[in-house]
Parts: sequence; structure tokens; C-alpha cells
Amino acid sequence: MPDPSSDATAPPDNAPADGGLLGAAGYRTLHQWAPPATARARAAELVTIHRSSLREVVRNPHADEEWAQTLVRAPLLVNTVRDLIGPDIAVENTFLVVKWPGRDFEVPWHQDGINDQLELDPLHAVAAWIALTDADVTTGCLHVMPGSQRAGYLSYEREAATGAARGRALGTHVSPDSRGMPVPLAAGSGILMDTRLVHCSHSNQGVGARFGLNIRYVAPGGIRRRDDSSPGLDPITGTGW
Ligand SMILES: O=C(O)CCC(=O)C(=O)O
Repeated sequence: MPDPSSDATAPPDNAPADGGLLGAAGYRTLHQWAPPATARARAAELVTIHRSSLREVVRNPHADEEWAQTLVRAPLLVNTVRDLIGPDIAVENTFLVVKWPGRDFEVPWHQDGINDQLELDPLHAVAAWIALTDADVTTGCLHVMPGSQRAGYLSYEREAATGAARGRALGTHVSPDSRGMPVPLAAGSGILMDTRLVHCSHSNQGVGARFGLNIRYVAPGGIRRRDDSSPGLDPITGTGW
């Protein structure tokens, strides 16, 4: 596993001494990126669109769906991310994850900042998970391993068959029966995570659909490509792209 910081640009001035932008826990909750009613109204529209197909993952909705383009530019979210990784930020990737009630859909333990194509510099990138509906332990909120970012990026293996479309399963460091710490969130709130933070989510055993948008923000120099692919960036602020 390459050293994730070996070709990084200099850490931002506000980088804490322990090497994580989000402190010892590796995450921070974010309140009211939008009024809860606004988030729920958006989720209701998405239910209408996706209910017939029961689609579970929509890749990069920020590229062509107005609601997601607006969400990734929500002022509270953007300002908080800029405080963490600097004034120039871009969206590298988004995933809308839908957990339909009663369906088996576990997102395995994983880290957002590493995959076959790239590795994100944890001092120049941050992951966000944004609640469009209320998310709690019944409906499939995120579970995190506080402090897990300090172990760095872990080796991972892809899940077989259908699971590959949903996430990556880590092969080490996480006990198969560990449930981590649940992070219940109300619609209109979210969580910012160190890109190395180990997290997962369980199936929705509630009565309504659970919608969440995962966003990866990067600053210039925040991506190390691991192959010759060239993922597009959606600049949000700054001119250095
Ligand atoms: O929405 C979920 O349940 C999990 C999403 C997640 O962990 C991710 O996209 O990185």
C-alpha cells in the first residue's frame, strides 16, 4: 500500500498535529445544510422517480441532476469543507444511496478515499454523507469506527457479484460482527469524514425509504491516480483547476 501522503502538497496551515483534518474521532456532524423540510421534499421527489425501479445506487448525480448540483454547492457545506481543505474545492464523485424499506442492502465496511482508480490525500480531501431523509439505526444510518483513520488506508477487496456495485469490503482490521458507532442524522444534516475513516451501513428495517448522498470533495493536489483513468472534477470554488 503506497504511503498516502508521500506525494502530497504541503498540509494546510490548519492541519492538526495528529494528521487528521477532523481530529481524533475522524468525523464531524454538520447541522442544517438545508432546512429538514427542504431535504424531505427533495427525497419525496426522488422516491417518485426511483420507486418503480427500486434503484439503490445512482452514480454521480451531481453531473446532471439539478438537485444534486445544488446540494454539493450548499453554502454551509461548501464553507465547512473550505475551512478544512482550503479555498479551492471540487467534487470528485457523488453517490446517491437509496435504502428501500425491508430490502437487504448492507454497505460493507470501507474507506471513501481509496479504490482501484485513485487514492485521496486525507489532508486535501474530505468525504461527506448528506441525509435527505432521517437516518437512524432502524432505517440504516452510517456506522463509523471512531479514530480508524489513524491506521491509514487499509487493504481492501471487492465484494463478489451484486455487492460490487454497492461498495467495497475491507479485508482487514474490522471484526465481521462489529457494528461500530451509529451516527443517526435528521434530514438536512450530514457528516464530514476523514477519507480514511472506516464506516458502513446496515439494511433499512423501517417503513420509509432512506436517501443519502455521499460526496467526495478535493483540493488541488488531493488525488493520486492509481491507474491511467482520468476522473472528471466538478470545480465548486477557486480557479486553480
Ligand atoms: O449511504 C449509505 O448507506 C452508505 C454510503 C457510504 O458509505 C458511501 O457511499 O461511502
